[in-house]
Amino acid sequence: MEDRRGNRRRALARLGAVPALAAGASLAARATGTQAGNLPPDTPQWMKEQGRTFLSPPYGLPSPHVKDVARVLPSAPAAFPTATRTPLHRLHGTITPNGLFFERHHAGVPMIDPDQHRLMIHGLVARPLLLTMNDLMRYPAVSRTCFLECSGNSLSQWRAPAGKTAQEIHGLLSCAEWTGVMLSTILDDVGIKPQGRWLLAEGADAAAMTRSVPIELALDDAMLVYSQNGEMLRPEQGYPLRLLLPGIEGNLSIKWLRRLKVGAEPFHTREETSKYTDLQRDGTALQFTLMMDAKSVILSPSGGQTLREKGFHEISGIAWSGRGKIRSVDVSMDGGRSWREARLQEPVLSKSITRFRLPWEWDGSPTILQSRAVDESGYVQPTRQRLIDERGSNTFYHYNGIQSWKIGANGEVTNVHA
Ligand SMILES: Nc1nc2c(c(=O)[nH]1)N[C@H]1C(S)=C(S)[C@@H](COP(=O)(O)O)O[C@H]1N2
Ligand SMILES: [Mo]
Repeated sequence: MEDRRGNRRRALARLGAVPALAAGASLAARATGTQAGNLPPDTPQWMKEQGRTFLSPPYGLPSPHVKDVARVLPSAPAAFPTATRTPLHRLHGTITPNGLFFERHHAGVPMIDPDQHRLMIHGLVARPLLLTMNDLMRYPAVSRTCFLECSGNSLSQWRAPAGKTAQEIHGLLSCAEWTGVMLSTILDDVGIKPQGRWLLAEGADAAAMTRSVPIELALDDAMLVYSQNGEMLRPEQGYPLRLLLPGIEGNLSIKWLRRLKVGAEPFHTREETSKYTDLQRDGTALQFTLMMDAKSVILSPSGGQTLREKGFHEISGIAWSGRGKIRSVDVSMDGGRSWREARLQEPVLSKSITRFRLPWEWDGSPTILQSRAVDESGYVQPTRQRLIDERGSNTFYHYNGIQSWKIGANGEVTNVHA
């Protein structure tokens, strides 16, 4: 079944539904409900007239034929929604388009005039600074691709299966190429005093979101970013400036960043005491559990989709880890009894989404598909049961258990706990 010689025809033949050319265009048209005159070798309607003018809108949009690829869920009746989710199951590759990047707002989206915005850096520093956006953009820049995931992502999976699609269950995850300044470059300029061990980061939204960042993370690969996938940050992602902590729970990547204060101790803000802590079985809570551990999900096929044909299907999904690169992804087509190693799409980038693919021959019988990510640190994504055994079920954040998709005899794909 593996297409070792790059022979596409053999794989396509297995799709069954693809008619041989010899059958003729009109036969193919009848099969798919299209107008015969639009199919090769005839000249379709859209080749007979000049295409539409293309100057408006000046900012391009997807084809009107691409429908339902949106981050706003139809089932979001809240008066003040606090999050939207990326339609992971409708995307290809590894990068999230800016208009589909997930959102998590604690007090809506502030509309900030970049000329009125400043970043203040103070506390245990030798030379406090007040930086304009122009100042920040004069620093040497770097670009880096990495994922961002809310630690509340997938939390419904702790309980009975609730969400239907990968978007509903795992959509508080996105991946972009970010451009900005290494935070270490700027901290070098202000000169951290020897007692400086933590950094308070504050956002300019009505929530004044604040988190404490350990100095080791701040000096490692943290960035102050102003650009996302080549354009300036979207308002929803923190325009004009956000903190970015690759691999760390999304909450620390403070948007609309206005202040960094260096201190000797953590600041114990609301978001690291009342929220974003992990309640243990014994009633005590862990603070500063910042790492986003390895995780993966099959997106094709995935919840809400239906397999219409037996035979060849390419299983495809994504894997990511806050600890670095994905080393391998195993896929099970029999509910976890046996596993096969998937092919990883190059380049595999650290703390970034990695696409995996594996050919599969569906014999039409009900089964369960699962994927299991292993990262370069050797960490293995746990089963749901192992996660619960280890952490108890008082906990809320950091769900990264293996996702099970049930394939029904009718081809329907549903979210189950296996
Ligand atoms: N200022 C500010 N920063 C913030 C938030 C916020 O509400 N206000 N939400 C945080 C949370 S919980 C997450 S998961 C990420 C979400 O980033 P995104 O909306 O760009 O996807 O931003 C973080 N930074
Ligand atoms: Mo979050």
